[in-house]
Amino acid sequence: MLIFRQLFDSQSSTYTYLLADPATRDALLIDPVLEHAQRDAALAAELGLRLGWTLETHLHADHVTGAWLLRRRLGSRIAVARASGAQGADRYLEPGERIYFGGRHVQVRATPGHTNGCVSYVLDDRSMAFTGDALLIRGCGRTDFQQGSASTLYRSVHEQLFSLPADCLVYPAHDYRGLTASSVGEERRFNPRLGGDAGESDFAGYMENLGLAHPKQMAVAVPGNLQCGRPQDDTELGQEPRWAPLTYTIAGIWELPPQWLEEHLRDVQIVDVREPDEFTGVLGHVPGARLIPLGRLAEHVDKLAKDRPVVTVCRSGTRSAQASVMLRKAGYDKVANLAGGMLRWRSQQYVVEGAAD
Ligand SMILES: N[C@@H](CCC(=O)N[C@@H](CS)C(=O)NCC(=O)O)C(=O)O
Ligand SMILES: [Fe+2]
Repeated sequence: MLIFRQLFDSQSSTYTYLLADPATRDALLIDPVLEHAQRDAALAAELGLRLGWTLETHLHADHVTGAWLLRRRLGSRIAVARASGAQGADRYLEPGERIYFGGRHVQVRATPGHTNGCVSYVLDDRSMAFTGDALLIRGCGRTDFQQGSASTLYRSVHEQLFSLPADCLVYPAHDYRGLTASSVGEERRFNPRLGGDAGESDFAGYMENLGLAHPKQMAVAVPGNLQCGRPQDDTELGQEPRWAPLTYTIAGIWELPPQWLEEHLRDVQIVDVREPDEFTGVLGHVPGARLIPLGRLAEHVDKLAKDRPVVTVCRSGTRSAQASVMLRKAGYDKVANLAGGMLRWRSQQYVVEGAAD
């Protein structure tokens, strides 16, 4: 058994993979992207997983890794290939090493050629291979920078990847055409650069004439990744809101626990977005709450104070989640949704005002 998720960054068309052992809840993440560290952390939390490791398939030239930020947030450890040249990792991988997550593991294979430090990770039962940019779906990584070499890549793919079982699934680091996975058998047959009868010199000729522009983010990505994604200035990056113990959900909402709100009723503006009859109905409302039904929030959006945090409330936390998104878009940066709404507030027996008997 395996928990498996494929995540996507649309800026750089990068795939990030989450693998976890369902029995122990230990997880690892392959090729996380900096801008999605919050998404990835929220997914791990919602699935009840402990992120043990982040792994890199290579020193990326098109995006900065989320490894450093995830280590700071979740305490995950950073593993990179020793040959990548990156610094600041917790573990420097050599070919053949295994990285365990619970009772399962992936094993490192050296697959240089796109860069000289590229590795692939093969799942313990050889049912999946995470090939980075060595082998893409019907393609492969370019070989025109970062010590790339077409002859090295040809040998890597043939010796280390095409030798895997035909039904082993191939999960690359990128796809630019909307494909998500392939298999070793499929790539052996259909890869236009490396498959079929293509020989090493055919491949080299193909690669010399790719004519790709350099990645747009290259000047930022390479130095960032040499430090495993540690920014120049640690303080400014990915700051979590500090005004309350907020939880970020993968749906993109910042949530606030009822207990904190009860202790800070006077420090925040509470906006209840239910209808008037609900505001004074059986559930009542949080003391001091101001009623602005969701359908009228847009017209009242500039009537709140910008300097005090806003907490949105409704019956179950659904409409108020939407309200919190609207308020953030309108320029309020300290906004949170009351988790579970009035239903949870009442079930935990916090004080209410204006409840009908
Ligand atoms: N246009 C992309 C660059 C894409 C690119 O060069 N990708 C590299 C992987 S880091 C590659 O090897 N691409 C091979 C291909 O597109 O065939 C960007 O600006 O990020
Ligand atoms: Fe790459």
